[in-house]
Amino acid sequence: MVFIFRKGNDMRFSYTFKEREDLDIAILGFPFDSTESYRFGSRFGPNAIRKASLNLDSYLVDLDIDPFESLVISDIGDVNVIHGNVSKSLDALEEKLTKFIRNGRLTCILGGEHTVSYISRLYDSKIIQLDAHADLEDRELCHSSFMRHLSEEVGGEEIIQVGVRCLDKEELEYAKKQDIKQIMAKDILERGIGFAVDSLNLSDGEKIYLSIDLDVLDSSCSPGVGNPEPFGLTNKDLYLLLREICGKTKVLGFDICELAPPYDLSEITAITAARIAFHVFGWHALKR
Ligand SMILES: [Mn+2]
Repeated sequence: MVFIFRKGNDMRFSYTFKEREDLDIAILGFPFDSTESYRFGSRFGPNAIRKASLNLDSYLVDLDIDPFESLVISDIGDVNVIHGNVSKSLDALEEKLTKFIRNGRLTCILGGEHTVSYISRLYDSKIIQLDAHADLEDRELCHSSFMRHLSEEVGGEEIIQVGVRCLDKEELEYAKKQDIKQIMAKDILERGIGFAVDSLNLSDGEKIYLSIDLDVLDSSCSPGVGNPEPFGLTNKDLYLLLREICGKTKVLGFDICELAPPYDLSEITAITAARIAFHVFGWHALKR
């Protein structure tokens, strides 16, 4: 099956793609969902996002740019994951990713479950996680614990979590102890997204890895995820957050994860996911 993030009929994002030396953005799918705690199906996420991308205009009117015209954006295809084996699957991803990171390409990973963001440790950057969940559980590496493992490796002060509304008390205490900045959904609901934008306190040009769990959005905006949660961010909130993060910092890599197409009525979540990717690409194109 050939999928494309298209520009007209140009199939520039396809499995048949030959890796070009001059590519600007590399897209990889990570179709892995073995450690999901509630609803499985995110292994079908990458292809659902690719499919949704086919019907989106790639000219971004707010940025006045078409990233597909000014950049070489290429879909490298899916990583050969081994279902049931987290570490081997992440190793396979790392093997594919390394050269793009080394060459300074923007990498975009389509999940798959959120455990994929464990690879953010490979980037020399701060990590911003947009998520309803803190993913700081004290257990083996899985989609609800990977941030704890990451924090032990890179240090909590390198991590900012935005939109958090589901965690237990132990995770909350752990975050405080590790100095992980958490911008809670309840504060965004009360004070508006401007509060989150200000609290991020980003510096111009600082390097960022951006991890986007689609459940950061309110379940009404993103029904097709593994663990949907109400009382979350709106699409507008997410737009403004992306504008702040991508406009101000240098995003080195990002992922969009936890899309579970079997639960995604009207493809609402998949279309949002593809649109998010287009926007990050657009900001990347603008800043080149
Ligand atoms: Mn989550």
